[in-house]
Amino acid sequence: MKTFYATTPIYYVNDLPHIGHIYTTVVTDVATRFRRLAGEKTRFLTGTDEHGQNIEKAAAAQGITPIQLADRVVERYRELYRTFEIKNDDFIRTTEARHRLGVEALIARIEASGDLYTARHEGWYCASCEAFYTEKELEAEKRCPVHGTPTAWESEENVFFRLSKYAAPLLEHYERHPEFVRPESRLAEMVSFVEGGLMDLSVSRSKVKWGIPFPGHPGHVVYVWLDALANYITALGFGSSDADRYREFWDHPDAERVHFIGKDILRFHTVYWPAFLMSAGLPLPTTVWTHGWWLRDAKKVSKSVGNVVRPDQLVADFGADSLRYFLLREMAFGQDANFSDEAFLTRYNADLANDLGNTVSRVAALCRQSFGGTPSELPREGEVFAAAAAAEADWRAAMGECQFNRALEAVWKLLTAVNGHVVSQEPWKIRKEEGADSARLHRVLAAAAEGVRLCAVMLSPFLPAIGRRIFETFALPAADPAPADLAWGRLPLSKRMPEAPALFPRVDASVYLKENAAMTETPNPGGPAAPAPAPPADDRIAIEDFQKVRLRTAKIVAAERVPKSSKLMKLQVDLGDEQRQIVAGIAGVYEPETLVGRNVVVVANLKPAKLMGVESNGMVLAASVGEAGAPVLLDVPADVPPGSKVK
Ligand code: ME8
Repeated sequence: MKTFYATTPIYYVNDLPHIGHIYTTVVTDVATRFRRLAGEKTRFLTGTDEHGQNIEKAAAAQGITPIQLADRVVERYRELYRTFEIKNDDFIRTTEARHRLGVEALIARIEASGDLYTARHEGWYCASCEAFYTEKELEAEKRCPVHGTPTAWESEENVFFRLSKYAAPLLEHYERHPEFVRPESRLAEMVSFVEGGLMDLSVSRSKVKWGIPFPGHPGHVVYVWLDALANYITALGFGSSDADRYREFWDHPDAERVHFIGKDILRFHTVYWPAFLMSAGLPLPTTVWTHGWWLRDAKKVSKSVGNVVRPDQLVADFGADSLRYFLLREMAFGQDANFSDEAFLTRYNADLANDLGNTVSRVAALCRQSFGGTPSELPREGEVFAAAAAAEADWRAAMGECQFNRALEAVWKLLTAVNGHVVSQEPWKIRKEEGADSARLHRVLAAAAEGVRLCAVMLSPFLPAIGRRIFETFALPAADPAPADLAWGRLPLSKRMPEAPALFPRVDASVYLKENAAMTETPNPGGPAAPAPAPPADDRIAIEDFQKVRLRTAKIVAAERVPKSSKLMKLQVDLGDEQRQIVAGIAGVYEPETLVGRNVVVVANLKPAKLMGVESNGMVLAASVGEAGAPVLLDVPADVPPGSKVK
């Protein structure tokens, strides 16, 4: 049996967790619950990243020590994990002794490879990023390309890591192991980044005090990323006398080493981390799964205070499972998604209350009314049986590919089949005509109940608490399912069923939003009431008008910021039969390296124009989100060839 080791990144403790942090952990929790359900030996790690200048500063601003701040935030994470039923096997803090020992052991191996040297490091430094930038990378007035805040010229004697030496080995690794970075488009991004050349990396800091002392360099601490990335092995006992877990889950031919991260930290995990490991002669992660970003409904972004509070409110009102479901159903793994209360309430009412909740209570009520419990005979064929087999195959394949929304769709197909079966078989009629002892009635309702049970088993990685309640409803133990529970035929027969309250009480979305408006909207206190909207004018166009616009899919092959502009990005795009340059107003939101390899939609027949002196031949389509109109690129699936018509 394969051992599976899944880790999320470890979280910075300079801020309280928000929906994006929760997502990374819930994704890993769902993936590991699935692997356990598939019978694999699994270990799941998460934790906190507690060193560095930002934490030093955040603590100072609150008048406390860094470790006091860390303790406070760690407690919040632990509480959140309990609420969300995160089943992690370990939680590492980078301030623990076991971590320091492991970091020291890793640095000793890197040093032994001759990959460390001392040199003066000068450059423009962004304190928020804890990173240096070259002049070329900076925005106007030497501002940080990520934060837009002024950078400072820093000069210090540092320990350097020979990252440049690993460009060729990394490219070879990407080539031989395309599964190393998933989804595929992210791999393309990293290939082009490494092909652009790698500079050696400074891995010690003398200006920062809050960190692990750099071995052999008094007055220096370990660069926060070298420190943090090492957690994946230090938590397994690397560098300690008790390294059995390390040997089982990391340094073993059968071990699958998997990280789940957001796209903002892709470079650290797929360039720096494997380079450190190569230098130390240690195995690399098998796969780094990279998800997109949760964008807030812009209404709320502009009232930033509400952002952090929202998940707590939604959990209090709808339960953690509902939020777990929403996060995994709404976001196609790898792509960005928008978080809004409206979308959440729609999914809650339509998917959970209506589809899932109603099906469960309908089938349970029919069983209870007919037999006071579960039926006495279960068929091993029929429409529900066939639908269950098909759903399980689709669910398994999608889960293996981290296509969580597809996996949920597969379960919903089975729910639809169960409903269809009940509607077409009309068990209420059978009971009336043949009585409650009818063998046919038992078989019809048993197939429906078994279909519902299997839905609950497949849903349990996503909705663990709801899964247990469904099992209880059908006279099963309220426990996480075992691999054998995925087989048809585990419904207990002729067992009394308890009365069960509705799983998801329906909510009137408009009333809810109105009552909770204080959290989501900034009212215009004391200001005049907004004027009533004008009736819409008829501005519809004829199909011929639309056909004048030639929309095509295109692949971004290169991206760079337009100098002196904070908004404009110069893109080279491949349209299948030609390559051209387009300037897009997306630089305020996207980093150039995150764009390469992306498939987008472009207007192909626009007259050329010059934007800040740079020629643009077309336009890239992006949704304009919220009041601020933040651009969100429209994603095209990777398998659609560049140049395809969009109509
Ligand atoms: O990056 N949408 O910690 P972190 C989706 N300590 N995911 C988001 C997000 C959003 N809006 N905002 C944050 C760190 N995340 C480092 C990691 S690993 C050795 C060190 C995700 O607390 C982000 O992409 O800033 C990352 O995966 C995780 O939350 C932790 O972010």
